[in-house]
Amino acid sequence: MGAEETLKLLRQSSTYVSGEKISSSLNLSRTAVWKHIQSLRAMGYDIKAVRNRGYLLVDETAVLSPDKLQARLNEACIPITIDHTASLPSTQTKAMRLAAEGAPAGTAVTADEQTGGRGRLGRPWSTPFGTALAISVIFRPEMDMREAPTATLTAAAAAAEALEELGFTPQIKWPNDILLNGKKVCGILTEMQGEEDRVSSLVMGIGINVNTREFPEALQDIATSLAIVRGSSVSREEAAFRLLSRLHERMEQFQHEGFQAVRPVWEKHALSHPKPVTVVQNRRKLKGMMKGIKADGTLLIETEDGEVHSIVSGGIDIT
Ligand code: BTX
Repeated sequence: MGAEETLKLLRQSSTYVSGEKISSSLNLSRTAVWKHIQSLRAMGYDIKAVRNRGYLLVDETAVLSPDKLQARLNEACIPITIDHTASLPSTQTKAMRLAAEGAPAGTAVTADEQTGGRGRLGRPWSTPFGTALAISVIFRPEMDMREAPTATLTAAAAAAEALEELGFTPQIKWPNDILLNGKKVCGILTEMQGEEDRVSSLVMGIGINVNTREFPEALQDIATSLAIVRGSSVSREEAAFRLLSRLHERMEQFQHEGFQAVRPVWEKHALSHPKPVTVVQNRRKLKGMMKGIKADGTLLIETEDGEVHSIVSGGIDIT
């Protein structure tokens, strides 16, 4: 929250604002102010710092602007409407509420920061202010709940394609993690509303670590970002545009031709197999060789005794 407030103060002034003034107005330490200035810079804000004078906001054109993103989507005839808020508990929670209230397909809820970002099974998802993408898109596909796993794989295929277009070499780890150099850069959460035989809305929540440079301790060994891998910042607007373009395109394909049409894209980017893995499912551990996926999106694992198991949900650890 402090970064947003710091930005507000800088915007209100056409001259330098001293660090002391920011720290006393916001009740923050000088170190915290400096950290917020750094994170604003990582978002693309051009902020000059001059000793004994303070900070001056020089330019903010490089920052992800929802209006600019919307204009690009319109120009490319992609029927997505951006619904942006600077800070939200979770774009997913808001999108699920909007979907229940009847929001149209193509509504994309975005935020610069999530204070209660959600992963699967109630796990937390970290989205620090302004350095990542947090997007939840509402779809209203003609499908039943049983197809949900393949919808998630479709989103993973689209996200992997978008990252490839940005010059990265992503790998999909079944079912919904996207890795760069073996670390998680993107997570996908699919949630639905409707009856078993008819989905009324499907909300795809995608989080991508774009310019995040520092992760909380618990994530340091497992998470990475585009900027860490590239060694320089990546435009959040470009990343959002690519992601939404590919997601729209692949979801259209999924709805009209089924997952079989998207499957080659998913397989192209999936971790190669056979690969030794451990799957944790219903508190049961299964060790075996990952053999790929079936047409319905389930994962095939062959255990030592030669038996092949179909895994519907859960997470895998590469062993
Ligand atoms: P998941 O359950 O597969 O992953 C959650 C786990 O990932 C956490 O327990 C933690 O170990 C790790 N993790 C948390 N934050 C990060 C991060 N930023 N980068 C890498 N690893 C992390 C994955 O769930 C699904 C995430 C979906 C997030 C999107 S963002 C937009 C939308 N809004 C929302 O609240 N969720 C979705």
